[in-house]
Amino acid sequence: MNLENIKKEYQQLVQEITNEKELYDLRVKFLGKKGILTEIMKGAKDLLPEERPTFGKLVNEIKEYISSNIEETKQILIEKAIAEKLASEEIDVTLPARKYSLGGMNPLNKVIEEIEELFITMGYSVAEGPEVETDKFNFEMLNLPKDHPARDMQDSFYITNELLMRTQTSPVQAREMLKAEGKGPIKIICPGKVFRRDNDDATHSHQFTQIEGLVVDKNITFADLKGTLEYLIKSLFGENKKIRLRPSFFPFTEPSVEVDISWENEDDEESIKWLEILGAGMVHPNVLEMAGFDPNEYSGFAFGMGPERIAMLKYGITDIRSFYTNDVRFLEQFNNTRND
Ligand code: 2NM
Repeated sequence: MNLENIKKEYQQLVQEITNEKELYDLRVKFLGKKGILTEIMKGAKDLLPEERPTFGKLVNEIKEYISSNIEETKQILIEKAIAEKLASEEIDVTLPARKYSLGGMNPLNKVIEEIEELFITMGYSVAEGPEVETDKFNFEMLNLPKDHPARDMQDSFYITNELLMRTQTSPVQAREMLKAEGKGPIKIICPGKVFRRDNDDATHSHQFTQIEGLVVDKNITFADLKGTLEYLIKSLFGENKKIRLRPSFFPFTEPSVEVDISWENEDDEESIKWLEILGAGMVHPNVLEMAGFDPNEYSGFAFGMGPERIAMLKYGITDIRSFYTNDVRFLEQFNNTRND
């Protein structure tokens, strides 16, 4: 085969190359150890000595031509492969994003957290305790004598004679007072579930939540209680809100009050509308004494509220059962992080 034909053959074969493997084989065929050009070079020994340099020069030129052409072809193949990959994997950025739903916090837990935060900024700690309580902490330590109507079996979920589901969170406060061993100050709020035998309807539930607060120190007065409640109500419902205290009775406080919040016509004494919102009072000396505090040295105030009622007023919810049934159509109304 003469040298011109070798070059032509290469040029023809390289046209048909479609991938790098074929190109590699082509290189071996022409430039390899047993390739066409190596074989041709061996034939130089049969030439006349004066012909050899020209022949060698020509062979080398063809070698260099093929070698650099293979490199160029390789680059073209690589670029072609990338272009094909890009075209086949094209991302359509105009497609609408996939919809996903985010959970929202139950409005009841929102209110509980808001109230916790409020008291934490006033220096209170959050205390928790068992939901299954002893008769001693749920009743006795809170000045509820054995024959008190609130201890009626009909009103509480008893487990044994001595154990019941707590009917309020105040046993947590009795426990905290005992822990303090007669030394103040105590500033706590106790949020949690409570349980009472009741027929469920729009405004009653056998299980609900409570937040009770307790402050015990030297020189705690009724004015401290009133100021605290006023601050709480204004923070929760707005600066224009007023509170009204009415005398009431709880076994664990003396005096005791029921607290109303102004709801409508706050600027007109005559037509102002009041709603009951919480109960409170000065901690009964018996309660202080049983928990190890000297009532001549220490005094305290306590209050209790129902986060369900507060959330219902705040958000206009009319059925207490909506808090517990986890209907997404209800919960979504309080979800402000939706993606659609
Ligand atoms: C209320 C109303 C009034 C109260 C009293 C106590 C304790 F432990 F200090 F005796 N804790 N919570 C209390 C007082 C609760 O709920 C309507």
